[in-house]
Amino acid sequence: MINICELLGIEFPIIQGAMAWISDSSLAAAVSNGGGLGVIAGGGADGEWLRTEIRKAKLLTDKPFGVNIMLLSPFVEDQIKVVCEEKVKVVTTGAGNPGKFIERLKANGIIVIPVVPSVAFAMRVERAGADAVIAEGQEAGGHIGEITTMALVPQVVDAVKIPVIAAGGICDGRGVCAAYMLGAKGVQLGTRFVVADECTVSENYKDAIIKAKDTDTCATGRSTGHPVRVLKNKLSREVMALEKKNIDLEEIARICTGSLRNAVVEGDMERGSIMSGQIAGLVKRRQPAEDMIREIFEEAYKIYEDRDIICGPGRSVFGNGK
Ligand code: TUI
Repeated sequence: MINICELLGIEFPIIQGAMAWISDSSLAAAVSNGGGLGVIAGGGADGEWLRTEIRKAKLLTDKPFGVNIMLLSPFVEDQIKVVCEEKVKVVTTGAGNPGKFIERLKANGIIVIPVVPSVAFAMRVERAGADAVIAEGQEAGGHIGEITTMALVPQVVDAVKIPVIAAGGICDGRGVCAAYMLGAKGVQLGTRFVVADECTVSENYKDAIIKAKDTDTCATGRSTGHPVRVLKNKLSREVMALEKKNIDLEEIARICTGSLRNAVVEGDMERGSIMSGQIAGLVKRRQPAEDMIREIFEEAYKIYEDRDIICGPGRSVFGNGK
């Protein structure tokens, strides 16, 4: 099976999870410069915003980076056109089915890695030509599926031939080792990178992640069919109360409109949507993205010391980083 580091041209098999409004060219370039794959989140932005961020990232790094296309966005077509024109190396997708775009992306030489919340969906995108999949468990922040990382990853690994990257609930070397034990060939982390020095999110958002403990997230929107994991606050309590009362979806949508921007840009920790994974309780320190990546893999290698787990001659199970 193809090695993720070779496929993506990176040093460590780690992808920075795309986070709408949060992972712009600054964070993506820092992660790529640190040896991982940085990813700009297209989110709900239009094509020209995305083009500007891609061009900024090209100035900040000569390493490969990716773009995530969030398939609920009204600007999907626009963003697909831009990533093809800008010859982005990798596209990850989320929150929907990228099937009808895969051929076009691949015809433009782009590596396509969809996020999948289930085995059936992983098999579907493999058939459609995906190069790898990111199996994301419901421990992750933001828009989530139903299954946990621990249960999802090995089931997806058994169901597809392409490499599986694990996401959801991973933030250190222990998580990396656990993911590999489940058969993953790489990891994707979002929440830890929120507190990277190069991440431009509001200081309040970073403080909230650092202060969070294990039980501080909840999944809102289960009743709407679009569950989203956030840190508990006034907004999440309001949404949960409305959901319990079976209030119509439009009312919920109305109070959530602009809420992610409120948290990310304005630093509003009461009425903002503070998307975060359950692993926030382990995220305790602000650091440059590069230091995070080195620390994560040093820890992972240490766990494996003396265990002699080698994937082929001279190659560490964790890729070519060491
Ligand atoms: O996409 C994400 N996480 C996100 S996107 C986002 S922006 C947003 N904000 C408010 C509401 C909705 C979105 C914030 N966080 N993660 C990847 C992911 N994709 N998780 C789950 C899925 C997924 C779910 C269903 C992928 C495919 C899918 O299948 C749909 C189908 O067609 O069967």
